[in-house]
Amino acid sequence: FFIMIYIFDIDGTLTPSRNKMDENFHDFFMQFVKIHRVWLISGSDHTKTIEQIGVDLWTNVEKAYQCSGNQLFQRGSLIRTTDWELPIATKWCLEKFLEQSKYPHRYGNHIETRPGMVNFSIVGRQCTQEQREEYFKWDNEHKERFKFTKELKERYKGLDAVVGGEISIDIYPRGKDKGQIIDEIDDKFMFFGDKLSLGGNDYPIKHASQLKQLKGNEFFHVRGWKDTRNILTSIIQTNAGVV
Ligand code: M1P
Repeated sequence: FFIMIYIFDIDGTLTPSRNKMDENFHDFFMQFVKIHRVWLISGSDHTKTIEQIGVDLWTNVEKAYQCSGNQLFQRGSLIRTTDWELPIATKWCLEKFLEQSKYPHRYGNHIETRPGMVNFSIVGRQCTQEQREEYFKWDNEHKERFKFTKELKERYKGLDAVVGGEISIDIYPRGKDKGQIIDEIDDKFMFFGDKLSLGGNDYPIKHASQLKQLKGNEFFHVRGWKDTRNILTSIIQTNAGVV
């Protein structure tokens, strides 16, 4: 006998990246949360998550892992947090990337310090939605963020860097990624994420699960929140015996 844990990434999985959750999906998901074990895991800090999904939903899930698992909240209370400071040499390296990137615009807040990690963005976290979309499109062609993560990992062996949302990369000490949560899993689980490929910020969860040789779990690589909603709808129908 087991009680399934449903684990969800947020940006690109429950909401468009850094945007609010669709209202109808929010209500549907709230009902789901009330009768299932649900965990959330995001590269973002809790303030951003709450802005996107609402405080009611955030406090109703069993666990909310923020900052790639470096902070854990339960029903709104902080349970643990990781302390870490970006080494000065890495900061200089990021500043060099900022100077040298061929992308022509900078809008501010390029190196954002979060508990246990740093978020780095060439266009800057202060960009508008339109400026965000413009950078995302450019980066899809130039693969700049992947190049940065590769260079950072080669230069600083103690660090890891991954592509998360649309405009930034997440940087943390090696091992302090989303894969951390695997050690806290006490039952079968299903994971939903949009960055499950190698180099994406959901990949460490899959990798950690494979290393531990955990069996009977499922990973859903989604292309957006509508995909997630459709999969959940069919899970609910199957569980209810309606196929
Ligand atoms: O959770 C995914 C990512 O969401 C945001 O990314 P971006 O602003 O680039 O779309 C960031 O909060 C990032 O840290 C996070 O990994």
